[in-house]
Amino acid sequence: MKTQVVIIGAGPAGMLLCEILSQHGIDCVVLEKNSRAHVLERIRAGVLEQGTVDLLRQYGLGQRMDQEGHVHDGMKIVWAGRESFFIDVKKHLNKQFMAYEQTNIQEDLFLAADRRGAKVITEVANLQLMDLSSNHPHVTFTQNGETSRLDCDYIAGCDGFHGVSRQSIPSELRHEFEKEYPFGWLGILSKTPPLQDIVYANHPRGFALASMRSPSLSRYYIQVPMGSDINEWSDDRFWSEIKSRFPKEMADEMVTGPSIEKSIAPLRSYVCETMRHGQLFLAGDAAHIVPPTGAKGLNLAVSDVFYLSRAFSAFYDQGKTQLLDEYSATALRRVWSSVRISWYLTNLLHRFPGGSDFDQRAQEHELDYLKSSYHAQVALAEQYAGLPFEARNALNT
Ligand code: FAS
Ligand code: PHB
Repeated sequence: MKTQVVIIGAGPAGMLLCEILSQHGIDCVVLEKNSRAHVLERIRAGVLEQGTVDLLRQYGLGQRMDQEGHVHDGMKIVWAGRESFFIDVKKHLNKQFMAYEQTNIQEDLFLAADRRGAKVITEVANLQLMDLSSNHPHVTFTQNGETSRLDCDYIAGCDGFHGVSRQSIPSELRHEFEKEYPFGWLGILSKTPPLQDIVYANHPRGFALASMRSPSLSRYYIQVPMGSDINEWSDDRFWSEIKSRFPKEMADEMVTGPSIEKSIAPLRSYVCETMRHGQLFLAGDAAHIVPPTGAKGLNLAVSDVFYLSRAFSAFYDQGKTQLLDEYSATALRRVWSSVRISWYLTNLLHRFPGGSDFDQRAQEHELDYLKSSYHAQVALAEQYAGLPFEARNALNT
């Protein structure tokens, strides 16, 4: 078999890249190790930057999002029982962001692929990337016990943090940056009406977050120690704990109910510099991971896909390779911006085990400064809403 671009991974990065390339007339095949059902049952991100919303609309993927998504003008921060303050993204930047869950985006992307008759091959195994530094790379994989080979011009590694693509780059060529946080997030989904706003809470008992998926579906998180056992967290224990971390008037507003999903995710920051090796280009979690505090993971996958699809289009439409050559550096500028703000918010809002009294005071005065400074709030709003994608002319192309 032969195609122009092989896409590894049918997560949001892979499926969005497939849709955009297909709309540009570029032939691609998606190879996914799990079943479609497995991909669709994963509960993950929920907040979309303006740039993500605009790109989905641009490619005709925004109808259901615009019907079911929840537009927000900003988010609240509250700490140590004091009154909350609102980071007003709309007032400061005339931008908004959308609460619309990743699972829905995956469904929308798969439906778009079905309508297009896109080639999405699931439940593949033993996938290997070959001849990456030649002009004729290819992949081999097995499916239903049969081994296949797929020749291509380029490979897009969209296979997430535990995928095979990044590992196919020789370790001496990968400059990796990593930071593990000494806690995780216990998240639940419940069929209960959410609070009106997205609220981040810093409390002596630990971080907490109130978010939503729809007017009848709430998403809540609490910081839990590294290595916590989900089986020790009954719904009652969760609701009692999260209520204790919000001011009483907010806690009293929280409608509790049975969890329909409950899981603990570790928190880490990770960046792989380079996002290209020969004819292989990494996009999304395959190249970087952020703690969910800044709601950046999914949005970074989208910005990588924006840059990579633009670069492939310039090559196939005009024979120009400059955007492909610039891809890694261009994508990494936005990656590091999101990695830094996610790291900043994680340090600002969480209680670090073993943190000193000095650390605690410094954190509280950072929160006081943020609460009182218009300029500090504009700076946070600008990064939370998502920096603009770099225009082509910024790259003199
Ligand atoms: P994904 O990991 O989503 O997709 C990669 C795909 O590649 C998967 O379908 C996988 O099965 C496939 N794959 C892997 N290895 C393969 C192989 N060898 N061959 C073929 N296919 C292979 N982000 C936020 O912004 N907010 C959040 O609240 C948030 N919560 C999260 C909670 C959890 C538990 C996790 C794990 C992530 C969370 N994220 C969150 C981040 C998340 O949304 C990612 O940023 C997003 O899924 C990235 O999309 P992809 O890069 O497509 O990677
Ligand atoms: C979510 O709704 O899942 C969510 C919201 C904000 C975050 C992280 C996750 O920072």
